[in-house]
Amino acid sequence: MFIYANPHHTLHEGRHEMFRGRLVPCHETPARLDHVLAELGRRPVGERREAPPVPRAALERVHAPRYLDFLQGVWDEWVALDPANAALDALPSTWPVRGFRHDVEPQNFAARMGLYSYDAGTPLTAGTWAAAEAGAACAVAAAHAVAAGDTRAAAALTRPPGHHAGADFFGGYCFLNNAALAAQALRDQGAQKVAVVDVDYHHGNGTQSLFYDRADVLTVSIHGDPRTEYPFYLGHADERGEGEGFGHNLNLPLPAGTVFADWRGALQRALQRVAEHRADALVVALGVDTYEGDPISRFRLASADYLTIGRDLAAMRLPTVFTMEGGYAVEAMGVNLVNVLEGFEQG
Ligand code: Q9C
Ligand code: ZN
Repeated sequence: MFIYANPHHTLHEGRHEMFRGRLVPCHETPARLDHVLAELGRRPVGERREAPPVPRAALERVHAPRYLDFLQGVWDEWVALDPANAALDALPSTWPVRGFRHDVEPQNFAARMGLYSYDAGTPLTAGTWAAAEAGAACAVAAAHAVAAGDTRAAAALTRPPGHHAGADFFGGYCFLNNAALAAQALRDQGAQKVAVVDVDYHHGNGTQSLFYDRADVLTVSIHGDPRTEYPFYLGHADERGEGEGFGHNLNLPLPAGTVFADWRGALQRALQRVAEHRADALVVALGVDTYEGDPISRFRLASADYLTIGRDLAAMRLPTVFTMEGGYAVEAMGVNLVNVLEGFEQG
C-alpha cells in the first residue's frame, strides 16, 4: 500500500465553528492527522510516496470552475474587506434556500460565502485552499498509482476532509471532495466501473450528489440516520439515484447507539452491492468517527473493530483508494485509522 500524506495540512487550522449560538473550538484539527502519522511511525504500514501537484483540470472533473475560483481567492478578498479580518476565520451566515437564485453570483462577500456553502461549522482560513489543494493532490496521486497497477492500494491521508463537499459547495469541514476526485481519476485512468464506499459516521452527501445521475460510479454510504444526525437533509434509504444513475446509490442509515455487529452487517450489504456492480476499483471514504469515544458521533465501534473493517474491505480483492475523512476522538484516531490500513494489508 502506498501512503500519500498531505504535507501542507497544517495550513488549514480553523479557530471556531458555530454551534448552538456559540463559536466553539473546531473539532477538525491538525492534531488529527498528526496522530495518524505518529501511529504510522510506531507501526509502519505501507510505503510513503509524494504526490505531484494536482492539475486544475483534475479538480474541474468534479468541481465547478467558479467554485474553484472562489475558494482559491476567498481569503485575499476577506482580508481586503478589512485588514483586521486576517486574525479571524471567514464563516458564512446567509444562504440561498428554496426559491432563491443560484445562477447569479452576487458581488457581496457574505452572499458569495453562502452561495458556496451549507453550514456555519466550516471556517475558511488563510491556508485552507493550499491545504485542500495539496490533499486533493494526494487523492488523485493515490488513484493514479492504483490505476497504473503500481500498488494494490493507496491511502490519501489528508485533512481537511472531503466527503461533504459537492460540485460547488463546502460544508461539514470539507472543501474539495477527495473521494470523488479519486473515483473520477480512476475512471479517467481506465476503470470502467468504480464504487465508493463511505464508512464515515456522517452521510457522504457531497459524493452522493456528485454521482447521483451516473451508473458508472456506485455510491454507498453507511451512516447515522439523518433524521437526527448531520448532514440532516440527505442520506435517507429511499435515495437510490436518478436517471441513468437510478439504482446506483445505496444509503444504509443506522440508529444512534449502533454496535459493531450491526454495523458490520451493513458493511456486508454495502460490499455485496459493490460486487453486484462489478466494480473495477474501490474508493473507501474512511472516517473513523464511528468510534465509541467520538465526541460528536453516536456509534459504538471499538478500536479492534477497525482491523476487521480493513480485512472485510480487502476481501473484495479490488484495487482500492482510501481517503481520510472524519474522526474527532483525536488521541484514538491514529490507532483506529491505521488499524483499518493494517487490517487491509493482512486481509
Ligand atoms: N458540534 C466529517 O466528519 N458539525 N464532518 C456537527 C458538532 C458537522 C462532520 C456539529 C459535522 C461534520 C467529515
Ligand atoms: Zn464524519
